Amino acid sequence: MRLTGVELRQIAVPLVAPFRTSFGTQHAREIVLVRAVTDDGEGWGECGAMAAPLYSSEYTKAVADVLRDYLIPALAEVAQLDPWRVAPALEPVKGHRMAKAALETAVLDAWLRAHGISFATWLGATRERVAAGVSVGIMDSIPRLLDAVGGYLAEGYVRIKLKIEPGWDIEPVRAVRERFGDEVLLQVDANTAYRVADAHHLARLDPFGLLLIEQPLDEEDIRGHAKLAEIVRTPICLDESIVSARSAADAIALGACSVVNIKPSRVGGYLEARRVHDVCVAHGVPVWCGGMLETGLGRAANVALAALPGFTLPGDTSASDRYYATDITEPFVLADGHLDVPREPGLGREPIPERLESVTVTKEWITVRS
Ligand code: NPG
Repeated sequence: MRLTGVELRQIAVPLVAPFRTSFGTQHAREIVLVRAVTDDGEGWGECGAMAAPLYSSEYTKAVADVLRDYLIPALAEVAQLDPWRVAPALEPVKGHRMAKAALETAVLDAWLRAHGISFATWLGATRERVAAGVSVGIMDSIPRLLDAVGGYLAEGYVRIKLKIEPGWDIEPVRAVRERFGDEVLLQVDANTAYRVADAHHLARLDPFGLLLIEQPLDEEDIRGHAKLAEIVRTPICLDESIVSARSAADAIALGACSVVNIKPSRVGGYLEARRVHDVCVAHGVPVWCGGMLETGLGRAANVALAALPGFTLPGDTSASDRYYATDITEPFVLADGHLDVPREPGLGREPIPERLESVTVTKEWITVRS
């Protein structure tokens, strides 16, 4: 397969409701989409980076820059392209995992479509459908939170994740438990908002029987998480800290986590995500699939990944309408608390041209060879 060129497209899709986390509030999702065009057909990749560098150091403008100026030129050097040759070709560029992931996914989608293989089959998925959890943002008041959680449970979501931060942690969890009972699968996500000195405060979450507490401390504070794990009984799950299979192996060996959130974007793509999965399975560490408010494109790939055997906890694999009134692809729909794994070649979803145009902010074409 030979790469002919790449289209970079910035889109902005309104959210059905603002989404507040400890690092900020999103009203719309700004996304870089990558379309890789080859002599054997084309493929799409969605970049997880946000408009601002608040979740990680990457952000949409930088993603477009590094793709245009460094990553696409590096990939252009590869004469015979296949999905395994992408990461080695991009390796000289430090970091920028989300940008690399988007480019690799676009090549992978093109290659799988050309070979008539679905993402799920290629990854080694063992399920036809995956359990859907939902992430619930920080709210203005407890009654509003209870309304939101009640709505999601009524829709059939099988697991609730509450975003927390100092000042919005113990009471919201208590209120959700009191209203909806101990049977609800419940977890919390701090997005690095605490310090190790908060350990005894976080231990006050222990009586609520949470599945896990996600990324309480700074992404680089692996030792702090290990210390926290000695004080807090609720399992510690890492998200931001896990950027590769190696960092997953280190965090597990150091006792910093007993559960891992896998976001393919964060670790540089689906090949590395699969390796993170394998490392965790080898250590008996459960994994689940995180989300970054993906459109149907990124969601399709995540749902395929979440169908691997080590994904034993429900993921942030919500239906499209959790975030978007109108998705840019055919939407993912909740059925009995689950999403069906696409089985068509490649991602199994592609943008609907009119919808894509209606949310496009900029697009540029980078010719690789004519
Ligand atoms: O369902 O796609 C989803 C979003 C789940 O809470 C979610 N994502 O920290 O995990 C997170 C959070 C996030 C939101 C991360 C925005 C990055 C940006």
